[in-house]
Amino acid sequence: MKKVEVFKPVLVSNKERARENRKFFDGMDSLVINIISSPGAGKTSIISKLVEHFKNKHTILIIEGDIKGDIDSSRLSKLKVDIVQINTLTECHLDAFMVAQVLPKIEKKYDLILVENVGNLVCPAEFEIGEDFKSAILSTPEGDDKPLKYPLLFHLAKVVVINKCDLLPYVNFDLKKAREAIKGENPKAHVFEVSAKTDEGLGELYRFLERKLDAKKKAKR
Ligand SMILES: Nc1nc2c(ncn2[C@@H]2O[C@H](COP(=O)(O)OP(=O)(O)OP(=O)(O)O)[C@@H](O)[C@H]2O)c(=O)[nH]1
Ligand SMILES: [Mg+2]
Repeated sequence: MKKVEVFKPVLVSNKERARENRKFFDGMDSLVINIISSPGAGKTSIISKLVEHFKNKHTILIIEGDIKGDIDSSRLSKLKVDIVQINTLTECHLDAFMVAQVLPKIEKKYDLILVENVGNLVCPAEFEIGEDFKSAILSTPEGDDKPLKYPLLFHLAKVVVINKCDLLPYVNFDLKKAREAIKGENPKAHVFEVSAKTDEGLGELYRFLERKLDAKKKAKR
């Protein structure tokens, strides 16, 4: 049997394309966050909260990645910010080339670009897209062992949001264990405990991102 090793070259060329995307985003002084989680952990819900909080002060673009359809984009359209939908069809993640196809559609500067990656804890972590940083969302019903079982994302994510904390009384999720597992993978990770349903903990996340937006603005001066 003959084997063709494509995985590494794909990642290498993806990395190069991601660098080009990054140059483009840096040229616009945009803070780009690549939001990754299992299906249903709360990416769209958190994006919705971030947009509601930041949209009066900052210009925002959402890049919405889904295998098929535009359910989340339709849900977010009521927020009246610009949205670009990417349908990956057969791919379980966004890659730098898919995001590159969006760039010609970006006609103005955005302070904040929120990218909702395809719901998957594994593949999206492998592919850089030109982001400033990755944010992993882990929801409490998934279990506190996920950072141990799917370490790469938690190793790479600068920000980890533990969502659905309102469900803690009903699910088997030990916050201390989860934090230890995340910190074991990435001691520098910023970890937030929130509920997109009750808004608990979101203030701290907003303040953190506000500081990142400020830093981006200062860097361009
Ligand atoms: N109880 C509770 N439910 C939540 C919370 N955040 C989101 N949900 C619910 O969880 C479900 C999935 O949330 P979404 O925001 O659609 O999750 P997602 O990660 O965008 O899902 P996909 O795009 O399909 O991968 C929805 O029914 C939300 O209302 C939360 O903090 N607490
Ligand atoms: Mg979603």
